Amino acid sequence: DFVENLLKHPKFLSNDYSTRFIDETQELFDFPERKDRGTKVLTYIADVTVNGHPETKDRPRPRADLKDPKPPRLRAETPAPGTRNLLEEKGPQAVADWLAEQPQILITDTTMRDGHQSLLATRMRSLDMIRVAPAYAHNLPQLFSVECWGGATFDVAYRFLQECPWQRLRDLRARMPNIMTQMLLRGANGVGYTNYPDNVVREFVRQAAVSGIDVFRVFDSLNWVENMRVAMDAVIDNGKVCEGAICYTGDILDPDRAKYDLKYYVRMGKDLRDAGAHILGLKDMAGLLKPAAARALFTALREEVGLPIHFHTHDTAGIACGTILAAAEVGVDAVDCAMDALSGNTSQATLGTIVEALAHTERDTGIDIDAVREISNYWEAVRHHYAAFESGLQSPASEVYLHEMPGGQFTNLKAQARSLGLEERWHEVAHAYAEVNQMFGDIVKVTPSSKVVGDMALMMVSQNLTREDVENPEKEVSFPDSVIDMMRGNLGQPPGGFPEKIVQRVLKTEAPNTERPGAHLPPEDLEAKRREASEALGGREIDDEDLNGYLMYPKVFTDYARRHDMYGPVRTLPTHTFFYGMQPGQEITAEIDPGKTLEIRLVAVGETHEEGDVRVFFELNGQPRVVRVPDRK
Ligand code: BTN
Ligand code: 3PY
Ligand code: ZN
Repeated sequence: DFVENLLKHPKFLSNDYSTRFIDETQELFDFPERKDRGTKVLTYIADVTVNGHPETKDRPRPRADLKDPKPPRLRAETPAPGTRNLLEEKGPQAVADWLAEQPQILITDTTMRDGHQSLLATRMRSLDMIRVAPAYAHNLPQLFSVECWGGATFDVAYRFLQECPWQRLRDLRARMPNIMTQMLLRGANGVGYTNYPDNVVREFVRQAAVSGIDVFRVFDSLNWVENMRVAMDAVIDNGKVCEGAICYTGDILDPDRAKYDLKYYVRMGKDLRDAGAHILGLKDMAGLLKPAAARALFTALREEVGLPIHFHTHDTAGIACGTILAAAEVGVDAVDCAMDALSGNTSQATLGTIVEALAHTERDTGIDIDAVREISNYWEAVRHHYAAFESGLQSPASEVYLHEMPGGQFTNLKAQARSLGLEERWHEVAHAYAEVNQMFGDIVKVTPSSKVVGDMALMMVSQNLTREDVENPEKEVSFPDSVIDMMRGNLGQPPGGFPEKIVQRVLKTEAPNTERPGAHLPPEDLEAKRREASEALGGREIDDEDLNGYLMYPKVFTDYARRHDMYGPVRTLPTHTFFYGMQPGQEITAEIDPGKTLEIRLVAVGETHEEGDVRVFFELNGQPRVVRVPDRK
């Protein structure tokens, strides 16, 4: 390290140094400590043991006597061929044709993506998923797909879980060779909250396909098909299944919500078909579609669009199973469910219940209900470890028909409201959310447009502003940045555009851009970005997966990479250790490479030193180790 620093020093390079240069140049001795991975992981455990984990501070704790969740036994020697085999052998169109021809209803399991995104603030760690993945492959080969990536999981993995999302994908892919993996892609917003240049979107899709995604559910947060084409084309070009999704809002049976009527959805379905979708997704992110409306909608879509249909909904109002059964009656081809233990409320419908409800009917899923129960029991044990991230939601609520918040946003916005001291005023927030929606012209609310509406609603409630106040030209209102950004056109256009009145109020004299944002964003120089990321991280090599992480989230990625240098592969720690550290006398194992296991025993935690450091005593594979961490309490 010293020689490295010396050879890089500008004075050394320019020959501008004397014999005392080394003694006088302190920064030559500032090198990052090179620690082995074992020591790094011990440093992490010591830090969390002494200081706690910032994410679980002041949150409910899991029971102290929890066991490590045990995955169910494998019911077959090898995984039976499934949808993935069909995709590999015959391509995406064959998958779509097969889906359309099957009499049974097919099921996507969303537990590893939307399930925990909607119930546990997306905080589920890879290890808990990877352990059960072989049981999916062996015991549930009839699944249409496993949704396990995309949406909010991407940035939460880097940001809060200190994990690489790409590695999660590769690990799951390898353990489920026979079932298609599925991701949620926010069209031009990738897995972020704003439109990216076209070449960034294309590059992201290419990498996701290479790292293991088979089905891409592509949507746009304002239902603007123009803004979905780049992502959809990229999926098709990479030979994967393109599910073009309509986001459902309003109520097709309510004449007062005529903006989003049956004709609107049929038109959009045809546009997605013409844009090349293999499958039509109906993404009911808030759980607003009611059974009678589902019958009318799916009948019309089937007749007029002709693509196989994949239905996604949420159980926020408690009616998701009913709507799925109605959809099954009129021939929907595939539906999303979450394993029982992570279903219901803001999550998906209950998988085992749908399997049971359709057993011995024309749409019998053919799924082994015993296998479902065993896997659900595993998830139940996993869920206990995430008590800190439970929302406290006690029951379903029909209030969702008023506010129309997506299931993935509901608990998040509630937590945001709590942090602003508005928890007691939650129903006002819900009401303001509905008012903002009308003020913005009745738009689709799904990430990122839902975040904009949420920001505005929180701002109004915290400042005691009504819709009249906001619309009153006499009154000074400072709008949230996300609202300004959306009115500028940076998320694209809703049907019919944003109402002129609100655009003017927000932008004043500035003119909005009503064209596709990607048409104006210059392409990113990918190799320059790779160098930039590498330089930010002291010359570290940036592979294609890292580059795509950096392109989506530059700061989140570099922060993750720096912590990785310090703490090593903490994704291999048991979940309880990751969030709560260890007790003296406790022993755990962590498999840091296939076959390379660390046995870690916490011996004792020392007193805090004068300099504010604590020494923590371990045994690592039987050898004593001491690490020092700052006492930040
Ligand atoms: C995060 O910042 O939320 C995730 C990274 C982990 C940070 C570690 S957790 C132990 C130690 N205590 C802190 O406050 N930060 C580090
Ligand atoms: C996401 O974009 O993360 C969603 O779940 C939208 O429903
Ligand atoms: Zn969803």
